Amino acid sequence: MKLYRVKRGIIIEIKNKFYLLENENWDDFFDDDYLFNKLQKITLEQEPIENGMSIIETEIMAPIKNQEIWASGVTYFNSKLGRQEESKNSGGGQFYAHVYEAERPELFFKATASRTVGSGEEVRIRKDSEWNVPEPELTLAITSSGKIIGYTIGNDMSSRSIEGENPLYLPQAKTYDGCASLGPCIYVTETPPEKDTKIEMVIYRDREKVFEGETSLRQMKRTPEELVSFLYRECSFPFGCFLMTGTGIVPSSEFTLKQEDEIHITINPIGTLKNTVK
Ligand code: DO4
Ligand code: MG
Repeated sequence: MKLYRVKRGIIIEIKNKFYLLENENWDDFFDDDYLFNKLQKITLEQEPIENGMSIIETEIMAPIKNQEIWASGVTYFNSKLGRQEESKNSGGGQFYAHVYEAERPELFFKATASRTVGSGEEVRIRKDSEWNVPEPELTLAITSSGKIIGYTIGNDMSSRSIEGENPLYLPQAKTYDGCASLGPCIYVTETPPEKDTKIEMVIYRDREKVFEGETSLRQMKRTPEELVSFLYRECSFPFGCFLMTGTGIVPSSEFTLKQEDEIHITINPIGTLKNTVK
């Protein structure tokens, strides 16, 4: 089942049928260990609406309100290689090599709702950064008790030049206005996605494809549960949270995003997250 946040409330999609909930508080609705059962019950008791798809098209929002977004780093071999390459002049490469092997994963604070956009909106690149990439990441939707209740798509927009200059600049490379995108929906399921689930990214410039890449969840070194258990060790999340699980797609060093580029990230069965660069 898919859960959309729209301007007038919440829409549940199941088998091409759409159910509208107009008077629900997103935070209360989201933070429910039994969200799957709750959605099932609503779709059995309520009548579907006819114009669900057009409401989603015109009113879609990022599926977040008071949840924090955290992110994982160097969870794919390709990310380790990319980080080592960008930090080769700063001597930071060994930190990435160690964290890839270490028991404790790299986890960092990424954004709140005010710095996050939804599908169809604009992500930003920093004015003081010359080397910028999107990072397409499977993103976990987690309740306050630490239960993974669903999955969405996250774009961890990143400045490679700032992080490459010095790994201690990570918060500036990762967190700024318009640095994160989430959506288009939360895929609520009781069964985790298959290991062969693909993450695909295409970037268009003037309607031409300028980048295309894919990976699969099989390439991820850590499990979602392992990442969540470290995140929840000493942090509480009264509204639940989102955790980006790291990127396995790293464009070659010559590539940098430009304004007006269009980024499409697809993870089926969640859908496609589309953003333009501002
Ligand atoms: O170590 C820096 C962050 C890496 C990251 O965001 C990723 O691997 O996705
Ligand atoms: Mg990332």
